[in-house]
Amino acid sequence: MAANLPALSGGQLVVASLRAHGVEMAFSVAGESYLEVLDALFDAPEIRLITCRQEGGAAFMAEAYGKLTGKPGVLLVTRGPGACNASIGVHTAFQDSTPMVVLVGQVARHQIDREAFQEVDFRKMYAPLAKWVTQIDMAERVPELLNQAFQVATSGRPGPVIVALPEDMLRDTAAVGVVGPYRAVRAHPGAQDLAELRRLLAAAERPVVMVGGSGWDDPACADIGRFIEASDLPACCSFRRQDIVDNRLKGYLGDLGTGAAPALVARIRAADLVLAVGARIGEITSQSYSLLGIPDPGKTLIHIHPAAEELGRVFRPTLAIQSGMPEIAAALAALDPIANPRWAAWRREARGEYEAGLQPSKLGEAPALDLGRVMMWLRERLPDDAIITSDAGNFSGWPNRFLQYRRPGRQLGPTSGAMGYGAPAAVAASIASPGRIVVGFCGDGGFMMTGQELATALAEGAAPIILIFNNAMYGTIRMHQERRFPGRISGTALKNPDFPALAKAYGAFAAQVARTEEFAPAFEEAVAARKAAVIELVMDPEMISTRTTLSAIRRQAELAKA
Ligand SMILES: Cc1ncc(C[n+]2csc(CCOP(=O)(O)OP(=O)(O)O)c2C)c(N)n1
Ligand SMILES: [Mg+2]
Repeated sequence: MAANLPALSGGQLVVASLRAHGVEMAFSVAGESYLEVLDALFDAPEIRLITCRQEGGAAFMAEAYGKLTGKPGVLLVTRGPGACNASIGVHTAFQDSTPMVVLVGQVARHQIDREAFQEVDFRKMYAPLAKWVTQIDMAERVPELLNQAFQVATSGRPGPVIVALPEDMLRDTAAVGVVGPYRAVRAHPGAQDLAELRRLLAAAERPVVMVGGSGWDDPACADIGRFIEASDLPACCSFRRQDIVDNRLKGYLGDLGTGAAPALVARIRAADLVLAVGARIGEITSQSYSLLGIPDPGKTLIHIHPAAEELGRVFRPTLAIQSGMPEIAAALAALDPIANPRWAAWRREARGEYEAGLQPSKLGEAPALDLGRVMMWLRERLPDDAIITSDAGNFSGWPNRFLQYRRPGRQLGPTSGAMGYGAPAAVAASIASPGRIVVGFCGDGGFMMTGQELATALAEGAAPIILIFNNAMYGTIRMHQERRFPGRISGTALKNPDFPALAKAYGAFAAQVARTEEFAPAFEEAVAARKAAVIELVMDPEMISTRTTLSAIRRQAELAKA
């Protein structure tokens, strides 16, 4: 068989394998360590190569692509320096369970362990950051190991896989066939598990469903919605996973993020059954591991997750089911509904609390730019298929609390809490879905970490609308500072550039909004511009979160000290 195959270089085999696995897009920052791969891409126009400006941004773009499409985000970076820059996106893909395949250039095989130029042992460096790390030392093994990379990245709990490519291996030739496409392996729930799940649920009085994690496609989201509706169940979501359940369903209760509604937190504490579907129930979602007892949750816990290792980790479930999300959602949708459930009033009251929370809290005199009202306007304005991306920071409390999602609308945010995610994720989402409105929510701090990917947006004709919430500080940390060390501001004040001028220099549409009534026209102009846009929101620094003000926090802290 090999006799009939042409001899291809390792670099050509890498690209042939990417094609065989159906890769349509790859994000990169070039390096001389993988010239053969770049050259082979020259002959593969069906793979769109996105040239990015910093590997941190490129890695966030690949991660956001993976989160949006469910297909592995492919990232190409060079040896040590490129790989080090990219690590924040790899860590995010790991914590967020996002499929990703990272191809990293490596020094020639005969130089390894000399600390050659830019040499890093990627197996060691990425050990706690990636799901799997490999190095391809023989060109003839490229098809085998890339197939394994795609399988591992997408199967069970998805995650990032690192593939190191020694530069001399990429020049070697081999006459071997490539294989693909990958087929993600996911577990199915068994009939006995489902019967027990239904029996436990039927016995409950105050149940709460908690959806989360990755691996949800639109049909799976529709199925979980049917299940929730059929038995009139209340349902919340884990941190930054607000797009799984249609937020308009009468069972939807909101999210368990950093600014979770106190009423929702109280509901979960009072629940007698938690049905967690896909969520790891991590530190943020579990409100610093305080929502459930450890290891005995103190209530019935049904935990469903794609990875066996996550079941029984931290919390000991009453019933653990290993399953992919489409598989469990279809099974739950087909389950006999629970007729006349005892929790009808419990669900109704909890939904009432969520709806009340959609109205902005009264926090004294309304500021000139009332972000609560801006968010209420956006909630009405955004179409059902809008894609919202978010950075990490206190500003994210506004979209998280006040916006609503319904598929195909999406929320792409770093559950890893990585600053710098919002802008590149919006660029990637807009490249991948050119017809859709993409709004990227960023703080002034986070935007300055990766905002240079605006250049990538302009180069690629992408049209994300980036909102910069400018409070001239690392607001989240300032808030913690005021709580612990009131009035002692250290390392959190920021002197920012002129954001509209900066955006214009990139060729983007730019506007500054300082008053509530200026937002709607600026947003409409940004949509009409059909190119990358930046809107700076000039904040009253007092508005530190949707629920309190900076001086209220300081006063409380001072009182507590006195
Ligand atoms: C890469 C990274 N560095 C540092 C942090 C710690 N951190 C969390 S939020 C935050 C401040 C965010 O500032 P900004 O983007 O301006 O948003 P704000 O909180 O002011 O709304 C910092 C420094 C982090 N999460 N990620
Ligand atoms: Mg800020």
